[in-house]
Amino acid sequence: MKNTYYITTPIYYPSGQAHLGHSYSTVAADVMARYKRMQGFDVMFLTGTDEHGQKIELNAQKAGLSPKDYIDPIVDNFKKLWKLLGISYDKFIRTTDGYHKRAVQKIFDDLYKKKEIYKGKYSGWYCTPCESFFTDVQAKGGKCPDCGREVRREEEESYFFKLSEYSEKLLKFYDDNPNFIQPESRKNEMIKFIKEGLDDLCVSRTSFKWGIPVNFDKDHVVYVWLDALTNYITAQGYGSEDSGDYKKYWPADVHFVGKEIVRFHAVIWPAILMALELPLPKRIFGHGWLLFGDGGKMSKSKGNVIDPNILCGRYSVDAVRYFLMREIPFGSDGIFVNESLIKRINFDLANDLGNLLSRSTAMVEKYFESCILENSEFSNIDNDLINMAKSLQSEYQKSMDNFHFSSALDKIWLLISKSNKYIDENMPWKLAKEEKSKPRLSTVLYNLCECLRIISILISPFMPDTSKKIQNQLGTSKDICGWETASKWGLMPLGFKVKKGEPLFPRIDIEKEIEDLNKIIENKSEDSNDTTAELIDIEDFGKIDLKVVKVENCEHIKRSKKLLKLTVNDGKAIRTIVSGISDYYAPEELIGKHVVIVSNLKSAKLCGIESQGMILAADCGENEVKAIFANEIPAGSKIR
Ligand code: ME8
Repeated sequence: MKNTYYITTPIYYPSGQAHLGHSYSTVAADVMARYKRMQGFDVMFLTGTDEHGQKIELNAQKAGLSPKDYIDPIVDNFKKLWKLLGISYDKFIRTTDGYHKRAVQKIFDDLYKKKEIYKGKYSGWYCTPCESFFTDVQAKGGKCPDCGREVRREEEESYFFKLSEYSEKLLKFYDDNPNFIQPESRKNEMIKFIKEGLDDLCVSRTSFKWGIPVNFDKDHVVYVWLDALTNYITAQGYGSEDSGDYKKYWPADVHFVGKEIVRFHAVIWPAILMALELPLPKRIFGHGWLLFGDGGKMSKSKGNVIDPNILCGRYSVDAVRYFLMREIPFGSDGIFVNESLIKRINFDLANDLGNLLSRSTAMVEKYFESCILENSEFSNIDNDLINMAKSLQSEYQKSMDNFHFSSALDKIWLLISKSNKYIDENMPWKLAKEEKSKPRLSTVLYNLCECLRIISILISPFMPDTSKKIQNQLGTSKDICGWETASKWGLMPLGFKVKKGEPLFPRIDIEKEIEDLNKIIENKSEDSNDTTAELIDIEDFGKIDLKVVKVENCEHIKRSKKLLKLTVNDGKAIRTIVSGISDYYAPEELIGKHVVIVSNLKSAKLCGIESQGMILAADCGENEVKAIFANEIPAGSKIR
C-alpha cells in the first residue's frame, strides 16, 4: 500500500474575488502535492472556501442577494482560477456543504457534552472584516491589530471553548514535536503568544445569522473559526457516515497557511483537536506575504498588474507558477513587481532553460538527423556535468522536503547553467566540422539530452506543461521520466528521436511590455467593461455615495474656460459643485436637470471655489462628453 500524504491550503473567504495572494498559497500546495505524487505517495490535496460569517452576510445584503447567491459566482471564479493555474486538488470543500454543516454541529455538541464548551457573555473589540474579537491590549487605539481598520465594542451571549486550559499542553506538544510549526520564527511567536496567557475562545454568535446553527440552541450560529478549522477533518468524512478518507489521511502532513493565520492553526486548532481527543496535524507552515508595491499585503496594486488571470494570459501559467515559487523564499515576505516577473521569464526561462533545449534539439536535428546513435566518446570534462546531474535529485529533495521551493529551483538552475556552459566549452559547431569528431559530438549531445531529461522530471511539480513539452521535444518515453529515474544516468536509449519545437518561453521586450502594462493600468479605471479592469469588492463600491441631485443654478467661472459652477439640491441641502464640462454644455442646458453625483468625495478648491462632489459624465469619444441625466428620478435618491 502506498504511503499517504495529506496537504491543505487555507479555505479562502469568498467575500472578494480570488487574487494573486490566494494563488500563491495554492500554487505552493499544488507543487508539493505534485512532488509527492511523483514520489509515489497517495496524495490528498484539499482546498476550498470559508463561506460563513458576518462579512459575507453584510456584503450580500449590500448586493441585495442572499448570502449563497452572493458567494456562488465568487466560488466558481475561485475554481476557474485554480483550473487555469493547473491546481490539481483532490477535494474542494465549501463550508456551506451539507456534510460539513452536520459534522460541525456534531463537533459542537460533542465539545459541549465534554464540557469543553460553556455558555457565557462576551465583551470585546470586534473587527468585522477580520471577523475577530480583540482584547483591550490588542485593539490599542481602537484599531484592529491584523488589518488596521476600526474596531467596535460588542457584547453578546456566546458559547466559549476552554482554550485557556490548553497553554501547558500546547507548549509541551511544541517541545515534543519541534518541527510542528515552521518556519522557526513563527514557532517562537506562538510560544510567546501562549505564554502571555490564553483567553477562552468565543465559538458562537447571536448577532448575525449566516452560519451553522448550534443544534441545541438555535439562536446561536457557530462562530467562524470553529466552522473553518474543522474543514480539514470534515472534508475527509469526520462526523459523517463515510469516514473512510478521514481514517486514511488524517492527521494531515502539512497545513499551508499565510503567516497571519498561523495563530489559529498552531494554537486554536490543536487545542480543539486535543479536546476532541483526535491526533494533531504533523506540520503548520506559515508562509510569508506577497506585497504589492505600497507595502500592503494584498491591497490595490500601485503601478503593477497583479490579476492572475491577466498574468497567465500574457505570459503563461507555468511562467507565473515558476515566478511565484522562485522569486520569494517560501517563509518570507516579498514584493511583487511586474518587471521582476518579466526578467525572470527572459533570463531564467527563455535564456537559460529555453535556449538549452532549443540549442540541444536543434543540434541533434542538424548534425544527426534528429537521432543520436552513439554515446561512447567520453571525456574527463563530462564527469563534472554527469555527477552534478546524478546528485541533483537528492539535493533537490532536501529542499523540497523542507518546503524550500526557491532553493530547489536554484539547484535545478545550477544544472541548467552548467549544461549551457558545457555547450560553450565543447563547441559542438566546431566538432561538427570534422567527420572524425562526430562520435564525440554525439556523446556531447547525448549528455545534454540526459541533463534535460532529468531537469524535465524535477521541474514537473512547478511547471507541469513545460516539463511535458521538454519530454516531447526530446522524444523520451514515460518510463524514463519518473521520480526513480531522475538520479540515474544514461537511460535515454540510443536511437531516440528528437523533435525541436516552438521556443518554450518567447523573450519579452521589457520596455514595450511595461508600456503595455501601464496602458492596462490606465485603462482599467476608465473602462469597467474591459475584461482587464481590476475588479473591486462590493465593499469598495459601497464606499461610493452616488446621488441624484437637481441643478438649481449654473454659471461660467470667469477665471476658467472649462469650468462651470453648479448649485445643486441633493434633497437635504444645497451644495456647490465645480465641473469641467463647459465645453459640452451651456449653463442654461443644465439648469433644472437632475444629474448623478458622487456626493461623498472630499471637497476640493477649483479656481478658488470649493467643490463638494463630482458630476458623473460619460466620455463618448470623438471629443464628446455627456452628463448622466436622471430627470425621472427624484433629487436626493441614492443610487445603489
Ligand atoms: O483567512 N500573500 O481566508 P482569506 C500571500 N478563511 N498569501 C496571501 C496573500 C498575500 N498577499 N493574501 C492572501 C482566511 N493570502 C480564512 C482561512 S483556514 C481554516 C481559514 C493567502 O481569504 C494566505 O494563505 O483571508 C492567507 O493565509 C490566506 O490567503 C487568507 O485567505
